[in-house]
Amino acid sequence: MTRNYRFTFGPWNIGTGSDPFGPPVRPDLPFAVKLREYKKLGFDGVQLHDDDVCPADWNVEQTRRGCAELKKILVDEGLFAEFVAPRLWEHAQTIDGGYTANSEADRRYALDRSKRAVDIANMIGTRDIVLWLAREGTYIREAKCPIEAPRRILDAVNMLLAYDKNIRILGEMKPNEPMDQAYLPTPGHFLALCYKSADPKRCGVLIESAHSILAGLDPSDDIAYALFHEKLWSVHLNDQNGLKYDQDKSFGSVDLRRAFNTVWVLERAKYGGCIGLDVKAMRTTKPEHQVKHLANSRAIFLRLVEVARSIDSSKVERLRAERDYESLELYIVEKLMGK
Ligand SMILES: [Mn+2]
Repeated sequence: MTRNYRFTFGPWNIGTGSDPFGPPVRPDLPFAVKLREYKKLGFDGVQLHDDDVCPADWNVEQTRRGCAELKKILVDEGLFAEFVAPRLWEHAQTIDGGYTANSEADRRYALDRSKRAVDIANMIGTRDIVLWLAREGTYIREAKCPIEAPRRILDAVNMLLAYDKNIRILGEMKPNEPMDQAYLPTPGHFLALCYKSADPKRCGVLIESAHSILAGLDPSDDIAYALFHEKLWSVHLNDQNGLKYDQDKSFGSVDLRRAFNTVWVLERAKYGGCIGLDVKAMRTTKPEHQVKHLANSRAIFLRLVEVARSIDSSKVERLRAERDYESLELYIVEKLMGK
């Protein structure tokens, strides 16, 4: 049953438990040690920021060597690189955003760093570039021009599409945090931008459950809409307890019904992309348990696949035809309760 889905996560999903209010509570595992956990946990691929591969200030030759070293480890571990994402939110030159920064020199830094992420992607063997536009937004409306900002994001996307004719751009949208207001807060916003790009066929989205929930949407509807456009190229499945900071809780751990909706939609669409589980361990988790949230999220996903496959679609069709959604609801909820 599992052969339909390939599972991935990023090295940041095994973390030290630090948060804005407290320091690390678990030792920071070396990247190579984390990579040894993947196969044991039933995962197949690695999601990467550019500086997960090698430091952002390395020169061309150092970068080439760093990529070759990681590529060898991935091959030895039987893993693949799913995507590379330029980390445009930690450097001093991205304080005011990357592509939408008011400083021309800072925008140039963001573009150059993004091109370097494409080079890294080529060297480690993936064509997918994920853009989480973390700081492309504002704390106050008048800080930047909100009409010019999407133009600058579009120009950056076009620049990357022209830089390499093989890569695909996947926008990962989030309505807030770290910014108060993001310019492109939902996947729908980025999808509109895809069609204005120089090559719409190579522009799509990665959808994260928590981000949709933070926008007040059911992730399954965002996912279904992107599937309709044939532009759902990756997911970050997790869970989120209401409108607060981005929690990255284990998939299905807050709202099992909502998680089922997502799995049901992916199953119906025969979604063929990776299942990225962007989940974070609780701060209270002991070092010896620090990968349980990944194993648990995968197990919950696969259990929900079983439930989705056990749904009698002729029964669903009959209840739809009778407009008996009350019975349909009970049928689904009883399935979730193990009946
Ligand atoms: Mn998140």
